[in-house]
Amino acid sequence: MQRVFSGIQPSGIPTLGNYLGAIRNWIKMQDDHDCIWCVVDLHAITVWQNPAELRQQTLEMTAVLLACGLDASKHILFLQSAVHAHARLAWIFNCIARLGWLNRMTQFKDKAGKDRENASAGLYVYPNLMAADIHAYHATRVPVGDDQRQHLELANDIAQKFNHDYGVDFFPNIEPMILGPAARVMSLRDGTKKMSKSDPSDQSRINLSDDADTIALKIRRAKTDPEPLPSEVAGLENRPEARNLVGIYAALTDTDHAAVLRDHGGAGFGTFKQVLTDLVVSKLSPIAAETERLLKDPDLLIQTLRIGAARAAEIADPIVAETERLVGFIGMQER
Ligand code: AQP
Repeated sequence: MQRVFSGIQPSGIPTLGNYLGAIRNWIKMQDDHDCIWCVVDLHAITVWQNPAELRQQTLEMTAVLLACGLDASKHILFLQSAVHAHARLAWIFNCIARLGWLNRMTQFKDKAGKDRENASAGLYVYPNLMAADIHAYHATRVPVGDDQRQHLELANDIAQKFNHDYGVDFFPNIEPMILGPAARVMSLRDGTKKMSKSDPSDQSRINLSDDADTIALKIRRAKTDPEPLPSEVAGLENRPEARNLVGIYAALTDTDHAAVLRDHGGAGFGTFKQVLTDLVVSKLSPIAAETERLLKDPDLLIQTLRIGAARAAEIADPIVAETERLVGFIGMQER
């Protein structure tokens, strides 16, 4: 079975974007892949996190993943900071990746914004740590949202340069898996910006913990234009907000934009928002209820993460030790 790796930052409550772009696909892959799922807290601190909130968000993220259907007994679910192989390999990759490569990363530009000089060095080398996350397990398949495509290309560049520089064939090529009509869910307030759990506006996103009333209100207030829905996909051009709502509907019903427009073309947003609300509530309510139940027993969540970390380290430690040997480190812990 091919080994899959993917991660999610505990930088807030996961959103509908995280669910449709990543988590839902993780669940679908569990039957025929060997999966490693990581709550990437090292990545989360590349921007400021209040320590108490980070701890709580880490537990909430773990609970949400389990509530969505992730099977931690069959696969591996763990915390990134608990397996030191990630940081060890990331340092080596910091020395492999070229500044020119990192300078092209659009996520850094988006997140650093205008105040680039004040961004953390960690945010700049974030893609190198992400490459280490994957390569520490020799994972070959990575299900992510469309926003992460560029980072995966960089992870492949790093692997190739490492293999070339050290004259080995050690790190395999990664195949990105970017699935479905909602591979990129956009903000409810601005259809040109991605929906993010750390967006300052809570109205811009649907959180997986939102109750039915909150979901209804957010969808009712979602930015749209005055025209009714078109009947053809071409009619969505230059209408990012309409495209986004149609894309969400398509993803949640496992169809595509064309099928949604066949059924709802000509509808005004008042009507379409109502059917969309009913759909989102029916899909997310069971997840919110199960998350709440799991959060009542934080010790069990921590124990699940502890078992996951031990199993993850069993795979990653020998791979990273071998990387260090190839680089020329003497490797005291292995003696
Ligand atoms: N809007 C989105 N649409 C589709 N997929 C998305 N993902 C994130 N946002 C969307 C996918 O979710 C996975 C986990 O993402 P992450 O938490 O590691 O980081 P991120 O991409 O930076 O997600 P956020 O929600 O925007 O977090 P913050 O606000 O903390 O930066 C990834 O596979 C991602 O593609």
